[in-house]
Amino acid sequence: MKRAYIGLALCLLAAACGDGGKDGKSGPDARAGCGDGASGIVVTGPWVRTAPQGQTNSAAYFTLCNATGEPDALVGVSTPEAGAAEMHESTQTDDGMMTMSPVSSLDLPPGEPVRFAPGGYHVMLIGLFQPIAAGDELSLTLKFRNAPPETIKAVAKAPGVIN
Ligand SMILES: [Cu+2]
Repeated sequence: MKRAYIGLALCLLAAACGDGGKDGKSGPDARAGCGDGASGIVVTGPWVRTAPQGQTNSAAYFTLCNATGEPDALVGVSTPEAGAAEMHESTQTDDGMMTMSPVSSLDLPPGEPVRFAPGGYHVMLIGLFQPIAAGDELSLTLKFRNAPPETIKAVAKAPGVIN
């Protein structure tokens, strides 16, 4: 609720929301944040952590930008490479410990990049069927509340190499 309220306030201040809300379309302004000519849900920079033999979990990262002009949400991820894929958020507790908790759905406001990165949102791959070596490509299917699902390839990189 708070987030929606802030969004509305920004719209009023910047007058950047165009004809949003009147006819169900938010116009090109809502897409501008995802780059010129972007459309759909744009997925950039997908990568996955390598996993040596014996390590059964890994994590995948990417940046999503909703260029549909409508609010949407990431509601699930699946992969043929592991028993399960879950959206998680890592957070730091007051005493400095990192914890992570499942996220059932993640809002994708129009034109606002949402970043999955170490220390924050990630897709946890649980029960890998085989080790992941640097350069491997893992298939991930992202499911959205409104937009059609997208299947992407995440390239494997060793921990610590994040660009
Ligand atoms: Cu996790």
